[in-house]
Amino acid sequence: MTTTPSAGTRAPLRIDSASLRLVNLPLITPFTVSNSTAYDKTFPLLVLRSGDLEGIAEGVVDPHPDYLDETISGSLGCLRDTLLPLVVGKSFENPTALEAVLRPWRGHYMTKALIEMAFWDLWAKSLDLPLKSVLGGTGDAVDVGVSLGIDGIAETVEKARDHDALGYKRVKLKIMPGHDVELVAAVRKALPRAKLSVDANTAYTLADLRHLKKLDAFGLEYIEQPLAYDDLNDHAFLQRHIETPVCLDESIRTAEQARKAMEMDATRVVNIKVGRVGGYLESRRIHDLAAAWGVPVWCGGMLESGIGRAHNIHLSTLPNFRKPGDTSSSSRYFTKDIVNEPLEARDGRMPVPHGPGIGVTLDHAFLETVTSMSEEF
Ligand code: OSB
Ligand code: MG
Repeated sequence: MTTTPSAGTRAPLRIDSASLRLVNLPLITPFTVSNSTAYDKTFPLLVLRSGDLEGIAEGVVDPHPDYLDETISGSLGCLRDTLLPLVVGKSFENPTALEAVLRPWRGHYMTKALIEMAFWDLWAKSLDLPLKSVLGGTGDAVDVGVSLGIDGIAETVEKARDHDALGYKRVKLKIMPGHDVELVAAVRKALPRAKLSVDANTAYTLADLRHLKKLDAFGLEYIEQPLAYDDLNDHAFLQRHIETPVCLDESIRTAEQARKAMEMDATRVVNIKVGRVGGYLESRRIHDLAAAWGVPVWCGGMLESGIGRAHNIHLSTLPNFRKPGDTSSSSRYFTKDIVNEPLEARDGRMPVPHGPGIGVTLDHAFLETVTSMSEEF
């Protein structure tokens, strides 16, 4: 089909059925942040079907509430008991109509995003358009950086050098108390001109203010989420006393929180993870609001498989994604991915997958071997 029915005259898209799986992929190397280590990646994968079309998304919920307060078991329960019964067998004109059904429910941002993202993919495919186009993005590739987990200083310097040499446009170092200033000094010495950032995943408090101020010496792009996951005020206080821009990740779940954070100067850069904020519509609200404040955003990552990675790449084509995202090559994490198309960066640029929707397809045979649970709705 080459013609697209004009808006308003299209029949609403009916979600005929859904299939939900739990997928487990081994990580090539464990990934350590300030408060946890991941040895493998377990995630829910949702497929929404409409006629011959399939919309696919992966959830960023973890087995334990260590990044944020959502968990896989809570997500599966919410999908079965509350959210999937509201969408399966129902028709929606567009993603806004679907979001209206999800929005009234409290919390569960990652679970709502899983459904909303799968629906965007389905909707884009029904229009025979790439996801980036229906989101309002442009371009064939996006800038990417890398996020290096906690490791020894010498090992981290070597990895930072290697990734800089590969062309990655920014190197982000995970830090925690006792593993910060010395680490950053060593990497800065090895890479005097590289864009560097740090991510504390909430490991500090204002009692560390004088210590965190030492990071101002290294010309960092930003310090990501130094303080508590549910805090805005202390981040604003910290920003008044350090030069390094503060970038919030965990603390921003909604556009309202982003507004408050920007109003109080608690965040001068925003990390947008579509799963963390409940979907694309909320991501776009945050993106647009940040643009109005002159605040750049970038796309965070959660060690996604090719499905979530493809979604992130499409999101990153919006104009205010002005800093490199954490959407690095899939082969850094997994020996084999669940998608057929390789998602590999070249010279610090990640190509946007072609074709309708997210532009990547499931390797069904491999997917079967890494699926631990499967349910139809
Ligand atoms: O804080 O950005 C984070 C991974 C898991 C949980 C939280 C974070 C991260 C990363 C990895 O930094 C980013 C990636 O997917 O490469
Ligand atoms: Mg982070």
